Amino acid sequence: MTVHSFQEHFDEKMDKDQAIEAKDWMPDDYRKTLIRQIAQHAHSEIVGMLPEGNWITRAPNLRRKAILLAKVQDEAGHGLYLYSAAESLGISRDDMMEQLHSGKQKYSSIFNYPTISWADMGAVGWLVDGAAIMNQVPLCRTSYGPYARAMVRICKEESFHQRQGYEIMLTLANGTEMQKKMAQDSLNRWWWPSLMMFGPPDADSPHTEQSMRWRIKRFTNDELRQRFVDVTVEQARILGLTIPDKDLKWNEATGHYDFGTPDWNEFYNILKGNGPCNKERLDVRRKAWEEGQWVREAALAYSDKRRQRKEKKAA
Ligand code: BYC
Repeated sequence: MTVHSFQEHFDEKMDKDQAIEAKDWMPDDYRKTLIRQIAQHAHSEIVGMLPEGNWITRAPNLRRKAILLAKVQDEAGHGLYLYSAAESLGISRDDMMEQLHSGKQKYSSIFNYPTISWADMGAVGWLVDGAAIMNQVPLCRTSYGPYARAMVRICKEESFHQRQGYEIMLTLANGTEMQKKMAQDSLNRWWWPSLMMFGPPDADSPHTEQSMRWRIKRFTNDELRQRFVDVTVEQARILGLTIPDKDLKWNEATGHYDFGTPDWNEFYNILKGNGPCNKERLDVRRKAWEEGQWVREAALAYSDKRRQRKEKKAA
């Protein structure tokens, strides 16, 4: 086949809403965009373990500790499925790690904020995982097969994560005055960063248009942000907590909530590496990579030995 007919075959699959698989021909930019997004997504899962890992030793009881531990382990699993999906596009795990550590590949802005109270475990689960689900459920139908399939299991687990966070918030919001205050303080700090997770406004998003055409993205950043606001307002009302946005109000005409503008300067500043925890997060990841070197070497040496033994037996 000529490149032209490869392109036609790809376009035809796109038109028919069929999945592109690892063995299929795909345009270079489609491959690059997927590697960028999936690697960023995988890194977010792994870096996302850090703010919550911070509270495992300080969870208020055994039940909470076991749940938090399981949640953080799930995130490691999500990272692994996603790294595997990205590898199927021809980038190695080592390359992705190198690009995370050098700052060439990003991870979600949200994980550059500190978790300073137990209530943050509630708010992260409720809002951060809530925003993640809103963004990720449509990715179960993204056009690249290995990414879409990885997302199915991830979304099931994320929905449990969201509920465990909401349950922490519910407990605190119905607890003592002090606990309710902690929950409110946490909502105040995580609300705007959660809205930023969906990415810049559509008008300032360089990738949305093309990614929508390729069906990598099924909805735009602003569409998903609006959906998140619409469902979360009701959840806050049940908690008896106040969303820190004076412009938030129901709009009868649109059938949606109007809401204020996130501080996009803060967002871009974080993307440049200047958020409250950027340096700390990357330092921890680099250290983990260096200290895990011997484990990777030992595992490779072991698998090499097994292969040699098998070959000898077969000979
Ligand atoms: N943070 O044109 P745009 C989780 C960048 S993990 C940092 O809209 P796109 C969890 C963007 O990369 C959640 N950077 O881009 C884990 C681009 O920069 P480059 C992670 C961001 O790709 C543990 C530039 O801004 N979820 O849930 O079309 C515990 C322009 O943006 C962010 C995913 O990764 C951001 N928030 O759309 C708990 C989902 N937003 O690369 C929870 C998959 C934008 O040109 N990813 N940028 O230098 C996506 O759906 C899309 O990549 C995004 C951005 C909607 C995030």
